[in-house]
Parts: sequence; C-alpha cells; structure tokens
Amino acid sequence: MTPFTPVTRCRSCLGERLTSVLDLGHMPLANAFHTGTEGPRYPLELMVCEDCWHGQLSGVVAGEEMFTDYPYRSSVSRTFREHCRGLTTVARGLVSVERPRVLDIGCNDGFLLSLFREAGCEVLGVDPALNMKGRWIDAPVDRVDVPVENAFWSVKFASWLLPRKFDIITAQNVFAHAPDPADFLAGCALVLADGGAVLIEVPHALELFAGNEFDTIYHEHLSYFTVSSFARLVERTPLAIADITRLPVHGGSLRFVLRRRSDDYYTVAVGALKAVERAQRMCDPAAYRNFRFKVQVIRRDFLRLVEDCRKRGEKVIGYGAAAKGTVALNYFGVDLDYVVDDTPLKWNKRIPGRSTPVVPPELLKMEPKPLNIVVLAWNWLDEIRQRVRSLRGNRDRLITYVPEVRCLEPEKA
Ligand code: DWN
Repeated sequence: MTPFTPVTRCRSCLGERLTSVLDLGHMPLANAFHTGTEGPRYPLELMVCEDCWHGQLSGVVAGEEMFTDYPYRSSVSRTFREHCRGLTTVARGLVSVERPRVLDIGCNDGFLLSLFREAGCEVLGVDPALNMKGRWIDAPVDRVDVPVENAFWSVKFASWLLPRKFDIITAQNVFAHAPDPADFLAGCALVLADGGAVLIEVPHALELFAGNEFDTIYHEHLSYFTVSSFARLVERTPLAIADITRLPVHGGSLRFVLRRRSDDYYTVAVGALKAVERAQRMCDPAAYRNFRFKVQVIRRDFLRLVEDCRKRGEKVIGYGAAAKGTVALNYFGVDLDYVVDDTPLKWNKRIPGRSTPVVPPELLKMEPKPLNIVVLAWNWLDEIRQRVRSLRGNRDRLITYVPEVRCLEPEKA
C-alpha cells in the first residue's frame, strides 16, 4: 500500500460530497517519537460528508506505518483501567454464557483481556503491534500473558479464525482507525456466536466539536463518528445497534452494543442521540466554520501564554507525551522545555515533529522553581494533577487548552 492514499468517498455512506472542516497542514505521525531523525509528514485534514455528516480524514496513511511498532499503552492510565473494569462487567451481563469466549480487537497491551481472563473467560487478542505480542510492557500493573494474534482486523482475518466463535467482541479505540469500517463489522459478524454482542467504543465527534478537541485529529483516527453516521454505516452490515452509551473517556466517547440483525434489536437511544446531534448543529456547515475559528483562537491564546511565561524566565513543560500532544505542539509550532510521561518506551526520545525531549516524571522532583505544566493529556487532567501533586506538592500552574486556554493556578490546580 502506498504510504498515503487520498480519500474521495465517504467511509460511512459512500457519498462523494466531502468538504473540508479543518486543514492542519503536513503533520508528523502522532506516535512517531524520534531520536533526532524525524519521520515523514503527511497531509492532515478533517473532512465532513455533506450527505451523512460523517467526519473523516482526506487521506489514509498505511497502517503498517503507524501500528506495527506502537509505543502507546492504554493501561498507563489508572482512570482508563477502571473504565476497562466497567466494560468487562457490562459485556458479561449482555450474554447468557457462563464462560464467555472473548475477542478483543486492537487489544494493545492486553489489559482488558487480562480482566476477562481473571473473570474466567476464554480470551484472544488481535493487534498489529509486533512489540506487544503476548507481552506486558511498561504498564504499571502485574505482568500477564494473553494470547494475541498480530494482524489488522478484517473479514479476511476473521475467516481465518473460523470455526472459532466469540460471545463477546470488544473494540476500544480501534474502529475509528479502520480504513474500511464496513469490512471491520462484517468480520465481527462472521465470528460472532449466536446471542453474542459486539461492544465498540469510539470518540464522539459531537464532543470533538463541542469541546474544540482539535488535537484528537491525527492520522491514526480515520473516522470521526456521530450516532447518525455510525447508524448509517451499520445499515450496510449484518449487525444492528442494540444500545448506545455516552462515556467520559478520551474527551467524550460512545459505546455501541451491536447484535446480529436477525436478533431483532432496536434502541430508543439512537433516535434520542440523533436529536442531540441535530440540536448541536452537527449537520450545519456554519458550525464547522465556527469550530475552525475557535481552534485558531486557541492557538493565538496559547502562544501568548507561553511567550508571557518565557518573558518571566519561567519553564514551560508538558505532562503526557500523548498523540494529541504531538498534534497540538506542531499546530502551535512550539517546543516546550521537556515533556514528562509515565511510559518508559517514550523516554529519551523527542516529540514527533519537534525537538522537545520526553523524560521520566521523576525529573520533576529536581525542579526547584514553580513550573508551568501544559497538560497535553488533558483527557486525564484529574489523574495527572494528582501525579504532579505527589511529585511536587501544590506549587505549579497547570495549563490546558481545550475547550479554551486555561491556567489552573497552584491554589486551584
Ligand atoms: O485512539 C487512541 C487513543 C485512545 O490513545 C490511540 N490512537 C492513541 C492514544 O492517544 P493518546 O496518546 O492521546 O492517548 P492518551 O491516553 O490521552 O495518552 C496519554 C499519554 O499520557 C500517554 O503517553 C500516557 C501519559 N500519561 C502519563 O504519563 N501519566 C497518562 C496518565 C494518565 C498519567 O498519569
């Protein structure tokens, strides 16, 4: 596959009326941390389909470029680990099988699977990252060893898995990464056992626009789903939406429960959430122009704030070498003094596209003066605030920039 393939048709409804929402220019890959020699840049532009209002990138970077050597560990966040515990409880309550067979697509470091295994389930993970197969790396929890097949999910790979069937199929923060989501769901339908459930969690595009979450736009995220566009896509598959839940994780997400269409499911949540999206003007081009303007204001305000800190001779550092942080710092055109992160695989490297080093949080203990700490992983603000306090007490200013630039002074931080 060529490294970058332009998209001309809607990924959800196959429409051809794609219009630009936000063009972030040529950006580096968000997780391509480097040690001096930077990786390639590719166009990063969010489009919206004027037929079904599905958000999608203007082009696709080959998955092999982004996911086969993958530094991100979802289990680093305690908050996300708690979220996963909740998911296993919900999922097991959806099936009437004593020892469910569980498939986790995009299983990352296997933490979710380890929870299902602890609950007595038979588990299998699928993930293209070669640096994670069957091993637990860097996560701050006990070592586990779960079976993982290294592959990108597709109906072709699903047919290779047959005759295995699964009562529960989970896909957290991977469905939006799929170049062909209809094929992704067809694969799920192929290996879904009778009475089984598919649980898919994706960021909610409504929250992206309502919260000005521009930095969640990056090459890994090919799709930006609304309930409407997700429902439109599901119509092209053998599955049906049985339930929808709004979630706070990752800046606001949706959890869809899908069942085989013959199982006759309908949920009032689809209609209710479609109405919420209409009320939030998700089908109004003017709303997307307003979003673009607000993102430009964030950049102006952030640059002013950093300039003021630097004029006072103060350090400006980051907490969380997040993919979104890569987008933000490159969009702002700013280098921080350094970024701290609890993921060892990211240490002693530099933010993609920048010269900003990534270092262990313990370095914070050696900073004598109050710091300006930009919370690049703003979706974990409370958890990171606690981490900073545990390392340095309450003397630093925390800075966030979505939905707008805000300074949390030490007494409030
Ligand atoms: O879709 C995706 C989302 C779910 O996760 C992936 N394609 C990529 C990734 O995006 P991200 O890197 O922006 O996700 P996070 O979870 O917001 O990244 C948090 C970063 O902050 C990680 O590098 C870990 C770090 N962190 C930390 O160092 N200490 C996070 C917490 C909570 C902490 O206490």
